[in-house]
Amino acid sequence: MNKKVTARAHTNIALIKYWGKKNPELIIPTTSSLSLTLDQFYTDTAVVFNSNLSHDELTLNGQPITDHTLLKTSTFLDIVRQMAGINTFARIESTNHVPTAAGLASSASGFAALAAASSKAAGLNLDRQALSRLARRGSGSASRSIFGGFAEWIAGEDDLTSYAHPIQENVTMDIQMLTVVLDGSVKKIGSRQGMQHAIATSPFYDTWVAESEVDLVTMKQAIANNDFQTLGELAEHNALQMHSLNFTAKPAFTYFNGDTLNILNLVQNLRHQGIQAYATMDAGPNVKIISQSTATQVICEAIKKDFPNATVEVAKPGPGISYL
Ligand code: 2P0
Repeated sequence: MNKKVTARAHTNIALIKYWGKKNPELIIPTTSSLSLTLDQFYTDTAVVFNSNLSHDELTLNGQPITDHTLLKTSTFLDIVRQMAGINTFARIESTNHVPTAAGLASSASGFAALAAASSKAAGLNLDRQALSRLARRGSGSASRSIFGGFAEWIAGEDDLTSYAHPIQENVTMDIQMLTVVLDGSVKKIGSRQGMQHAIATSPFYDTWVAESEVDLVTMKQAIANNDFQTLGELAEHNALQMHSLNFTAKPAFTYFNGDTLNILNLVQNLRHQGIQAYATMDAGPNVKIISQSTATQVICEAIKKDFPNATVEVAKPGPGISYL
């Protein structure tokens, strides 16, 4: 105790998406999901418990935070305090190397880093499965960021059985995500609210659950076979299915904007030219292009031609949690 612990967690992008909870309090999802952890985007979080503090204190990128983000962090730390049998408050310093809340899943790296740093600072010595379960309580996608490479979050039925595990930590496939950032603004509909609205009102939700189960099996086979084309086709299909739930919710909503569709169109055109490129989108308008290193130049040139203001970040498979 009173020891400052710093952890680093990288963000992940789902190839088979998580979109809905059967237990919102414990964050137990309706479906299992599968992601790729990225090297380029990560969060560093330092935590120290200190008996002189009268409440938890949080800084994000050097700025003191007192809004709902602090409340979410304190609620999460209450779980850690309960597990460790302590009632001391903590100082948390978090630095995000991810564009916050722009659909690039900073909550995944954020809660994975917080789970690792806070549990160790509280004197707990959790294995990675227990860390994944803990990270899940902060944000579902954070359960997957404990691991590097391809990771699967097994939906499970309760707190004990819902956790991520590595599918392939040292990725053998040539795979990368080109993140095309056109809109760095904060999303209007949080994913937590969006996914539960889709469950409650989209007539296709049950179909999504059934299809997702089949997609997951095929995705794991594609990874085992180093089959990039099947992986890419399936990831794009699964992402479009997820976004279709939002289009068919009542009232309908979408994270897409006009540029999202323009980039999707560009990706389809690249495929018509024989270039293997596939799109995936999360809870924001930005598109991630799943591709291979040999195609980086041609894809970047095509983007620059049509979207001179876009910034493109090239991310490769990244590692799991580490302590600094
Ligand atoms: C995913 N997303 O699988 C999906 C695809 C966004 C679209 O996980 O409510 O921030 O904290 O569990 O993890 C974003 O949702 O939601 C997400 P909570 P989270 O990556």
